[in-house]
Amino acid sequence: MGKNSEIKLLGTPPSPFVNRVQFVLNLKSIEYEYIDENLACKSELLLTSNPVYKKVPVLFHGNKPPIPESLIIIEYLDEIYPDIHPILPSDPLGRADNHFWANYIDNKFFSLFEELRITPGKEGKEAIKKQITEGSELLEETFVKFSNGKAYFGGDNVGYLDVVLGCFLGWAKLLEKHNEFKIFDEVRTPKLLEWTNRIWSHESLKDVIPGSEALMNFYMMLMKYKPPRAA
Ligand SMILES: N[C@@H](CCC(=O)N[C@@H](CS)C(=O)NCC(=O)O)C(=O)O
Repeated sequence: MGKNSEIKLLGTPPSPFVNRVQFVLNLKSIEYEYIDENLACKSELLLTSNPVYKKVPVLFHGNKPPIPESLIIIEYLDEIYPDIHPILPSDPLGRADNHFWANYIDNKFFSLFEELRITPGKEGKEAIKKQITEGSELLEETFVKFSNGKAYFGGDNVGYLDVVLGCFLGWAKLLEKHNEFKIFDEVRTPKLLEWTNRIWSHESLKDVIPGSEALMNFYMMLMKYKPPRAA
């Protein structure tokens, strides 16, 4: 992580959205400088570089305007470094299909993780767990379609959806443990379960995904600053 790198990433290590960008930077062997953000006391750099959402990650590329939003950042990186490990297909329909499912993963599937955290009461939580397991079954079908018998959503190599979903696995494990249920299992989602093990140990991701202690600390910070809804 060079200090004088042209690429700088503002982030916080346990953020799955930041991990996505790190994953792609590693896949493409791009050297970058990591700037650590404290979300409990947001820096001037974050507030001025992402004034709309005030969230990490934000990417800085030389003197160009800052780029927020993980999906936009990873696509930008794919466009400026097209020759090294491309993550999106080149055909417009394939790209559209990838965007559709990335949108589903962020706005439907992962949103339910947060909903589970902030929903009070056993009954409310059970209803959300059911929606999560239904979502994972839909993603199993999507995996089967995209991977076409190969190892990844991207086929033989890690692709855009592997990055998008892969970075949520740390949170999925944390959630499974705290809520005593399985998001991916041998019976409902056998292919995705195999994929989770494969992606989890991938060279470019294994040092990026935070350990359970770091995730737990981040979870506790969320519970403090964004507590569950009142019962
Ligand atoms: N849609 C955004 C989500 C980013 C996001 O939610 N980042 C969190 C950290 S995991 C954050 O910065 N939260 C600060 C806040 O909500 O104030 C992306 O894909 O980059």
